[in-house]
Amino acid sequence: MPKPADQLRNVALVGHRGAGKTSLHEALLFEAGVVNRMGSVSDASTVSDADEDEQARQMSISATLSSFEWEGRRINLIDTPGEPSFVADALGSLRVCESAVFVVNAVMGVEVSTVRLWERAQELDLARLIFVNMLDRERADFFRTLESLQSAFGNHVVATEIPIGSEHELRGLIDLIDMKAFSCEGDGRANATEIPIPDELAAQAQEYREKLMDEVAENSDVLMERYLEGEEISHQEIVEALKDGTNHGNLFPVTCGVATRNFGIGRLLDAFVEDLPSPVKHGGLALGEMTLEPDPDAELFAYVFKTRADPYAGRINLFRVYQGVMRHDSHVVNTRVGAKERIGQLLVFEGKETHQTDAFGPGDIGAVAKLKETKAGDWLAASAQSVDMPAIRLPAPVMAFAVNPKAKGDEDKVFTALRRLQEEDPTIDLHRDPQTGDQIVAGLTQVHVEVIVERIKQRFGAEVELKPPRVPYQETIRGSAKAHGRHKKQSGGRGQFGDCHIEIEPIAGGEGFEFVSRIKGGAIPGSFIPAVEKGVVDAMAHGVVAGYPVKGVRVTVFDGQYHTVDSSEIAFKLAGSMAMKQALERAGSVLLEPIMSVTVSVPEDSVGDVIGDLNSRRGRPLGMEGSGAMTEVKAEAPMAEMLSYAPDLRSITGGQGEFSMEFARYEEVPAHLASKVVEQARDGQEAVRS
Ligand SMILES: Nc1nc2c(ncn2[C@@H]2O[C@H](COP(=O)(O)OP(=O)(O)OP(=O)(O)O)[C@@H](O)[C@H]2O)c(=O)[nH]1
Ligand SMILES: [Mg+2]
Repeated sequence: MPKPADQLRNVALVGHRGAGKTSLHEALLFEAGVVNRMGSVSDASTVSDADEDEQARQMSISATLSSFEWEGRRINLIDTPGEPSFVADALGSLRVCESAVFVVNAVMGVEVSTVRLWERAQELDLARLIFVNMLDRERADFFRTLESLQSAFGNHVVATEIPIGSEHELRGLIDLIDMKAFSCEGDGRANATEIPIPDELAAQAQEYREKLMDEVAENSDVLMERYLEGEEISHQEIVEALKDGTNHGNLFPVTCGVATRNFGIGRLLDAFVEDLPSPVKHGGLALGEMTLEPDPDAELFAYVFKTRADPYAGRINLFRVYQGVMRHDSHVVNTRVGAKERIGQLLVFEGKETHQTDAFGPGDIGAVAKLKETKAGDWLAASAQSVDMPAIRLPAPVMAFAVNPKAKGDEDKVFTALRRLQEEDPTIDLHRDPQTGDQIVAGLTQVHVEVIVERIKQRFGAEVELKPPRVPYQETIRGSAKAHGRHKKQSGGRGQFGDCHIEIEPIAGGEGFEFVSRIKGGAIPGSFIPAVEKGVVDAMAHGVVAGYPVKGVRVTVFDGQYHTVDSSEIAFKLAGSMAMKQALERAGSVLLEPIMSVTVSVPEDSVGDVIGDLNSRRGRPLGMEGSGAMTEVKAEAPMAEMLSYAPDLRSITGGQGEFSMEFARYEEVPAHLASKVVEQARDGQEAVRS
């Protein structure tokens, strides 16, 4: 029997890289009794981060789903990666959950990814809890972290508990709802050892209790009145109001603890049940004209949010049922391809163990093995449908590398591996370089592409070499010009003859290509015009400045000649190409380079150095913004100057800085640098740095 939807909780653990999500996931499983030994990230023994490369890098790369029972509820918990290179999994997971737990490092406070993911959770209207982790670390400060949360996300962020002591002197916490203190001694499961509230914290606890009560009262008119009149408000009433506020996104409770010491975890689990909404509470999913309701008797609709190419189990798809029931041994339709898929094994991941199950009801999250065509982003439905759901906005893959197999003959293997990995990760782009014919892999960051290479080796047994990222230069024209192309050959029998006159001019904005025919009186027969266009397009693949593709040109063919016997498509194509080459020479062709928008997040004291360095890279700083311990510097800079940024930023900031960048637009390469690009293109070199 599928679990009724009102007894489910779908929770994504999200946050900045290294905040402790995977450790928290482990502690939650331990606390719930799913595993009987708590693994650790440093020993590579956690349930999540089970992949070799996750363990080697000590970071999550893929989302991990675990399902377990707690107080009669079934909790589907998804650990997500914090590293921006793997943001697709974090965003996909947020899509299918009603709730998110934001894990925040008590040393760092709010960080770049905390803010980015919060915005997404806001758009999706998710209930949010915040867990301030790492209270035991040196320089941890719960109260400073709470302030950074409130300044980033507003005053509805409110503590429901505060720690007693900090760093290595952390002794316990005070529950602000019941005004009781608990010690953190013992093995963790004994969190409930009550101790008296230390005298020196009594006033502070009272202050934070009042802040909590102000927020609670604001969520209920009745409570507000009684609160203002000084009446006592019961535990149950506070909990109800908290739940109501959290469910409606009006209030964000903050709890705290130490994931690696299983401190504060049982309380967080209770908060899942008490404060977070079930799929029923959260309401149906509106998709264009239709709304999917968590009704087991209605037609099935399930959304696939993650695909894994498992070396042993084959392809596994993780899905969320929005309506109806997903049953094993049934047939469903993949609405994207319009084909049937047979649902064989349905899987539940419970800690390190995987079980089979018969069915997943509405609101539930589960896994299915061995579907043929289905991948992340697809809908599985009872019948053929068109499902209209806006795609998840993902950053553009801009870090492009050429990959070549180390061993001759491995080309097919590598290509298959890349295709499979791309099914798992929509932020991988694969294409051939039109100039060199190289296989290009583009990802979000250098780390992203390095992980792809590792996976090709580990999972598919092929080693590849990466060539340094290439800058995708382009060419365009600044003026207009006319040119004439004639292809004529007489060799024995039938000759070849094609002749055209064209004019070219720039298209405002430097994008695109237009081809117009103004041939009058049949100077070139209509049937040969497309051949002229083909020739023009061929010539545009390799511009006259440095052989890069030409964009932003309107081409008009206005005159020509033909011969009834000797004219042919090939002859007009060649004439078109010749005319275009000449026109590009005459029209003042220039070289364009991609400009990136860059966001660098650094500790305040390295802001000056970072801006100085960006200036030396032809960068233009656009502004700064402080958030918690870090300052965000926004700038624009040419891609060519940013290829080696990661290691340089690391050394400028002592490893503290982070950055992300995405493509903004093309701009003309300054003349003194253009000649270098031309020279190096001529020498066959790929990458250029001034
Ligand atoms: N002292 C201390 N260390 C912690 C705590 N939580 C996690 N750590 C350590 O911090 C490091 C990062 O923890 P993870 O759990 O991998 O963090 P994460 O958020 O999953 O990281 P990503 O998956 O890369 O985003 C690991 O070495 C953990 O052992 C904590 O509460 N206290
Ligand atoms: Mg992790």
